[in-house]
Amino acid sequence: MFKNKIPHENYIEAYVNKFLKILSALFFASFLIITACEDDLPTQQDAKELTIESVTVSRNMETNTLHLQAHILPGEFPLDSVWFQAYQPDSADPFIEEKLYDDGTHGDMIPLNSRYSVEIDSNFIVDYLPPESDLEFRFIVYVQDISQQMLSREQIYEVQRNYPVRIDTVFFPDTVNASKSEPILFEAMVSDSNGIDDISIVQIRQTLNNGQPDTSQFFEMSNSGTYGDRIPGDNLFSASFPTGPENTIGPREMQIIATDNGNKKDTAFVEFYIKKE
Ligand SMILES: [Ca+2]
Ligand SMILES: [Ca+2]
Repeated sequence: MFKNKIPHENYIEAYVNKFLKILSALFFASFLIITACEDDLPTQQDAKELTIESVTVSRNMETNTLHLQAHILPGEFPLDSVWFQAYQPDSADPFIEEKLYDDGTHGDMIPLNSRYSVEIDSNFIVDYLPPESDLEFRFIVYVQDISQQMLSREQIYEVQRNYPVRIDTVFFPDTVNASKSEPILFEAMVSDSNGIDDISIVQIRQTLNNGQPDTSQFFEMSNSGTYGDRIPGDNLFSASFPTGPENTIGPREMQIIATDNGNKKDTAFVEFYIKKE
C-alpha cells in the first residue's frame, strides 16, 4: 500500500507548489486591489502637473493686514515666479500687483514648503467700511514656470455689510424704593447680525427727572461680568445705580444707546418710578 504514502521529495515538492500557489494568489489579489485603487490615487503624470492647489485670504484685525497664501504644486519644471493681482469691488483694473514669497519672509511661515505668502496692508478695506452691502475683493494668483507655462486661480475675499445693532429688550424694575437705598439695575439685551464683537459700546443716561429734562452724563453699560453684569460676553449689557433718601419721589426716564463698530446706533427709552416707603 504505497499509494497513500508520498515519498519525501514529492512531499516537499507538493508543499512548495502549494506555497507558490498561495503566494501567486496573494500577488494576484494585491494586483487587483492596486488596480482597483488606481483611479483614486494620483498617477505619476498628475503629480507632475503644475497646479495651484489652493488660494486663501485671511484678515488679521489686530495688525490690519490681509494674509494671502497660495499652495502651489510644481510640475516638471522649476517655478519662475509667483505673483498676484487684487481688484477693488468696483474696478476692472488691479490696484495691487505684487510677488508672493516662499522664503520665510512677507508673512510666509515656513520657507520652501510650496506655500507662497504675502501680507498686504488692509487699509484699502477700511475706506469701504461700514459697507451698506456685501463687498467682494477679487484676488488672482499667477504662477509661471521656466518653460513659460502659466496658471492662475481666483479667490474672492468678502467683506460682509454692516447690519444694524439692535436693542431688543431692556429689563428693569418698574419701581425702586429710595428709603431702603435699593439699587436699580438695567439690563439691555443687544444684538447685531455681524456678531457680538461688532457691538462697540452700550451707554445709558437719565433724560427726564420728574418730567424735567436732565441730560446728565452717559455711563457705559458693562458686559464684563462686573458692575452688576451677570455673564461676561453675552448679549446682556448691565448698569446699576444706587438710590438713597436724598432722591425725590417721582418718575424717571432713561435713554440707552447701542453703537456698533460701523457707528450704527439704536436707541431705547425706559421709565421707572422712585418711591419712598
Ligand atoms: Ca453691525
Ligand atoms: Ca453680560
